[in-house]
Amino acid sequence: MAIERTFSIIKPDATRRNLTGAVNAVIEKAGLRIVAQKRIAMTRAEAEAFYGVHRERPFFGDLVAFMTSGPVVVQVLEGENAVAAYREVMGATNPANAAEGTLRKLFAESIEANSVHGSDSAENAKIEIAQFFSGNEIVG
Ligand code: RTP
Ligand code: MG
Repeated sequence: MAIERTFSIIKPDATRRNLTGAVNAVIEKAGLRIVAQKRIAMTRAEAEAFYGVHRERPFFGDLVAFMTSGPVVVQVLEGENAVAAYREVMGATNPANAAEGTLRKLFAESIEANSVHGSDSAENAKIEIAQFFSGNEIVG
């Protein structure tokens, strides 16, 4: 099993409800280490670039509005198979389909306001981490 890194966002619905610590407790209990973290106001340009793969989807405009509607916490998580491990901790995109104990089952409000993001591949994790962190901000 390889130690790898993934990129995480605690989304505005969760920061609004003061759930940053509660999300982090679940992440840490799952054995993932938070090796970088900062609270930011994502700009429209950042959100459009970050979710660029969804540009043609009907929910793109709403998604960008949501991601810029309040503070987010961007993070780098490290651990064994961190990409897949964190996707499991997050649960399904739609909280109605998310398994018991997952972040989205515990905290998400809707398919859009679903509390957390996690990279879907190791390649995308590298790209997403580089979008928000410089190397010296990540301390493993
Ligand atoms: P994420 O990228 O945020 O980790 O979520 P994901 O892989 O589970 O889901 P994805 O298909 O990549 O969708 C990205 C985000 O767009 C919002 N969404 N809204 N209204 C809708 O039907 C809809 N579908 C997706 C969610 O915030 C989702 O996490
Ligand atoms: Mg995704």
